[in-house]
Amino acid sequence: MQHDPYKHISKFLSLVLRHQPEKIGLRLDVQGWAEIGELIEKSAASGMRFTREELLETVRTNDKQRFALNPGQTAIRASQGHSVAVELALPVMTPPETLYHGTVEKFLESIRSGGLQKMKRQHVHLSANLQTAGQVGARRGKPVILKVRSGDMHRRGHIFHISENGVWLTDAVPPEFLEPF
Ligand code: HQG
Repeated sequence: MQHDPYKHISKFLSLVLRHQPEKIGLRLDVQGWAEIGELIEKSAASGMRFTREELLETVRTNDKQRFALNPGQTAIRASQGHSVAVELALPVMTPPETLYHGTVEKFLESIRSGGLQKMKRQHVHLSANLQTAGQVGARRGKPVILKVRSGDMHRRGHIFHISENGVWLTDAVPPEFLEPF
């Protein structure tokens, strides 16, 4: 992949917009939005300097489109991946029949008994395609891809959302909705 000159900003934004806004004294509203002027100011005060233009370029060029701007471009939020409590207010969506989850071998026993849990995040993250699931799993080692019977889950009343950058989100996947592995 090509070198990403904004990677350090993207990593920093993931930290403060998903996990630790308090680290720089940043306020997120209930839907996870931070005011851009305040973000730039508080980031600089913490030693992370970037301009508004650099911030907008980071959002525009991000490989996974991790961040979203409000229409007036006065606020920014992470599209998914939060550990802090946020109400993303995403519409409820009918999922495809099958979704995928990339993980690694060492979690399989626990997933087999307890299903997929959101762990530290606000949702379980699922992908519509195998390739993305493979990349998600590969962050932790040799990827193992699990097949989720999301159509059946939906018919049984489980709620699904899709993030602005195409990640499927749900509260939990009970083990009976995982294809045997
Ligand atoms: C595992 C990235 C034991 C789960 C990606 C995963 C994604 C269990 C880990 C987004 C379990 C949690 C999220 C259970 C689940 N017992 N382990 N019952 N249930 N697990 O990082 O899905 O690049 O919170 O398999 O692209 O890996 O950051 O979730 O391995 O969209 O934008 O517990 O993060 O996006 O790990 O990744 P995570 P994830 P970014």
